[in-house]
Amino acid sequence: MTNHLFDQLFGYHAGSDAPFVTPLGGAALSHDDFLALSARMANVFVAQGLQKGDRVAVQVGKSVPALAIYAACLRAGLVLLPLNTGYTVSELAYFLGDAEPGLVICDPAKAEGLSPILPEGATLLTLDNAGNGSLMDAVAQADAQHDPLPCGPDDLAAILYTSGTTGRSKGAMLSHDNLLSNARALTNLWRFSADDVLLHALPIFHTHGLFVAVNVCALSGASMLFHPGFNLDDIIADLPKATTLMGVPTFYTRLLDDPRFTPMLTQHMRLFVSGSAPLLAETHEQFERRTGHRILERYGMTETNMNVSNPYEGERRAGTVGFPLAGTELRITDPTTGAPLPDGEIGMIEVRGPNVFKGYWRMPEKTAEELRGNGFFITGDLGRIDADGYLSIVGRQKDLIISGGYNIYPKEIEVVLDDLPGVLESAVVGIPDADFGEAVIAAVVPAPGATPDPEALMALLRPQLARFKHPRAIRILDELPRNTMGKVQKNLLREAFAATPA
Ligand code: MCA
Ligand code: AMP
Repeated sequence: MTNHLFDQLFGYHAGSDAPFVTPLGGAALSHDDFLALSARMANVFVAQGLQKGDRVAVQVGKSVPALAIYAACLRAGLVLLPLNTGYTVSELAYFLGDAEPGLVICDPAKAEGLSPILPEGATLLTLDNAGNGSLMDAVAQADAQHDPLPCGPDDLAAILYTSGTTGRSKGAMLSHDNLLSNARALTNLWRFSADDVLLHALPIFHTHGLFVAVNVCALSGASMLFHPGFNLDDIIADLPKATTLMGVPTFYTRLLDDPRFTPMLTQHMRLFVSGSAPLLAETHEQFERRTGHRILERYGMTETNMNVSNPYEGERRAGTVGFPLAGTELRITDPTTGAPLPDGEIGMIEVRGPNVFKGYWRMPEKTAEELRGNGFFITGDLGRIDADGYLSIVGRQKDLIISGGYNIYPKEIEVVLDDLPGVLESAVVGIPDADFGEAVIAAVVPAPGATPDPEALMALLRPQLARFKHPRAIRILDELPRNTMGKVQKNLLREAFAATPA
């Protein structure tokens, strides 16, 4: 038996000295160098006593060794659990307690804070942004020979946590074939080849930067210019060396705001892809006017990888996400009854295919709520299919804010606010934001007799929540608007706050 995903993504490049990944300001690593690095790292993991199916939790900055952790986990049959670098210790405690990893890899600066919350028996190794730490010390001593463990299509490759409307994150279990089938569909559709150079500026702890970007490059033999984050100066300097860019809409609005972003700079580019959040039709049109390129927008989720994409050759229609990927079925259903609706009607987007995950880690009831027995996954997004078959996402049934491509579930912030002294209850909403698409605003109702100060509340909230979830403002209200059923009318809060955003 072979290793279903590893062999296809990385293994077949053995002996290739073509560049695979070039860190910003550093030297390119060839496919073969990357394989050797991942082999040494896999041997380190095995030496820690990790066995097939064990989880490896990783909260480190973006670097080539950080990427090699993914390949090393695959080859050793381990399950990668990548974590947003912004998560605080109290957020991490939940993930580590739930996933029970056998190994945790973190930045050396975080090691002390993480030690008390390590699951029993777990090892802690460190890796900093420059590639130093106890992980790389062990890698330097490790054998470069490692035979990839046999892994089948249904073996788990990764667990990615996605927050929930109840405020409790759920671990989406992704199999080798979930990832491979999607990488194949995208590579074919978007015409990736060994001639491509992807400008990679997304984080690698989410589906977009890790699986969509990296897997497509690995599968096609393309190479990556690997930036630690999205920095306009660096992007503009490296664009002439790239053929493709994948980004969230904020990447494109920021580029358009920069006068250095000229048609010349994008002349040789083959493809710009956008996803993770809605791309305004206005941005799509402005981008075409400026560069002559039509951004290709696609739609996906952590649970399903990519589902739907605008075409490579046909019309890339602004304000739509296009057609289902090869092998993926799409249907629109009545959100209450689940009955399929005809094209043209707005309803729940459901998807089915080899890309759809295996369920939520240790949450069979949650899995059953969202994944139907017939294989259709209920996305929580509302959409409509037009007469030409293009899907438009018209809203979300789930209470979710997307800020700069990061998902923020209001409930996660509300539970923290509700626990603060002087707070009776709270409601968190997203209002339009020119840079991030949406920005977080919190409404707080004081407990009887209390007069909470927004600044003091912010100070208490900060250490508990990742920076990107911090409300832009906390508004004190006498009461929350509610409908006759007692449900908070968040639409009214959104309208009121959007009208007076300061
Ligand atoms: C940074 N900050 C943010 C965000 N990013 N606040 C809210 N939302 C954000 N997304 C904070 C910073 O900590 C900072 O706080 C302040 O806002 C200004 O930061 P800035 O320097 O402007 O931000 P940046 O470092 O340039 O980052 C912006 C970014 C980044 C490049 C848009 O957020 C990003 O890379 N987003 C991509 C997320 C992504 O990959 N999503 C894919 C999810 P302070 O001032 O206090 O320092 S996967 C997915 O959704 C599905 C599967 C899909 O379809 O892809
Ligand atoms: P996540 O839970 O992080 O995987 O985020 C998935 C969610 O991001 C989807 O359910 C959508 O709500 C949203 N999303 C992803 N791509 C797009 C897009 N192109 N347009 C609108 N929303 C999107």
